[in-house]
Amino acid sequence: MSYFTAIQPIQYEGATSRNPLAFKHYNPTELVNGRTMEEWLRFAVSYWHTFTGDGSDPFGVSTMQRPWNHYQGLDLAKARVEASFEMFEKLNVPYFCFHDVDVAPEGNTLRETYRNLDKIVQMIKEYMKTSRTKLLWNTANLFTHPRYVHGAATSPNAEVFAHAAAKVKKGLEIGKELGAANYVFWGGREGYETLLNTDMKQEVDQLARFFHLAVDYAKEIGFDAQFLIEPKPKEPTKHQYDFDVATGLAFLQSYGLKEHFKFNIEANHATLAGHSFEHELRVARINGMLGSVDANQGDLLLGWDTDEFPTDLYSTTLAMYEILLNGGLGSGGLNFDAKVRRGSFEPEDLFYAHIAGMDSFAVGLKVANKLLEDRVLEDFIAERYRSYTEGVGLEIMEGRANLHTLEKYALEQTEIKNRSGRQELLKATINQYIIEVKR
Ligand code: XUL
Ligand code: CO
Repeated sequence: MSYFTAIQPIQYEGATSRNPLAFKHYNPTELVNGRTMEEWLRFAVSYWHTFTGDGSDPFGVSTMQRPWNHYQGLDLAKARVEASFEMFEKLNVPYFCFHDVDVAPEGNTLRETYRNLDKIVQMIKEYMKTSRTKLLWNTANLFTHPRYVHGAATSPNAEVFAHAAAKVKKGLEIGKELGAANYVFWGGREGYETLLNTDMKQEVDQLARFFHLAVDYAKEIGFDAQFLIEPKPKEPTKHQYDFDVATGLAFLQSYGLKEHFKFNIEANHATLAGHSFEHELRVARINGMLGSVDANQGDLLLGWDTDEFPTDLYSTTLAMYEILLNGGLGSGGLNFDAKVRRGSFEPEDLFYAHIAGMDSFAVGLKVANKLLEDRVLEDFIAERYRSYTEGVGLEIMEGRANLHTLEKYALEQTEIKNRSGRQELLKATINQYIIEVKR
């Protein structure tokens, strides 16, 4: 059975192609700085937006026309698995990601939910035997069901904590069964609505306990996937505890969890936190905590998580710059946590969207690599900090200065001269590289 009969496997046709169903820049086997594009980019399709999402929003019902829409229950879940592997193959993506509830319907009891999951996981496993697409990560949805109204691990109700813990236990088992490279924790409801009814210290302690339990269980069953925390500042909660990378890092350090986790950084979450995407990648990278990426983009004019497919070449360039400097993403990848707009309801829009995202990151990879090869920013930055490589600067950095010696030095200073930061020149140079690489 085919779900996307009108779509042939998407081929790379080069920058001058006008075929909307072809890659113009993503050439999986092309070598960039010693690795293939496929190895650098490690693209993943996210199951929830592409196979489960229906286009509904707080003001309107579903709009998505999907060839599996007429099925229900487990039949629907099975049809989605069939459709998903057809799409993975046609897009030639190496990875996919899912939440438990994306792939199998929740039952009336936890036991029934497990039974549904077991059936679908076995089906996915069968498909994976003949498919080249692997599981980048899975996760437990601990935010949709009303039991999570006050949080999951951070719920004031220990009954809810226990239920959420069981879901994560199952998620870790599924991850192991399917050979997941990573396991993600996004704390959608792990935050608060008002401090008036919240014991913040208690809730954050609970969250740390929860993560320790997961770390212990993964060890117990020999599941060696990289654990990832996905920060987001808010939405659906007013304040999420894993606000951004810096907050998440402080939390992991305080609770002795740092060695067990890295971060899954989502572009739109970064901007919601008042940061740029590249800022979050940078903070993670310089701390050795850059694990994986949820590749999407927000809308400057909208204050929420719009989860658009990434098309901004400036942003993909600066993201790939961080990823190249990180030596790649290790076991992580670029997961399109992105949804087609509500008005883009036809099945082929799913292909246009992924092609747009994959080509945008392929351009970003090529431009960032060229910038690094030519040391466009490196030489400028090295020169900018040169004063710390000699004289008083070196004394400061090597710990040989103190406030007495610095005061003595300052008292003898004549005029202090600063140098231009050249921001506009640097941006214009990046523009030039983007234009050249696109040709
Ligand atoms: C929500 C979000 C999630 C996580 C996984 O904003 O990004 O889909 O990626 O739970
Ligand atoms: Co995400």
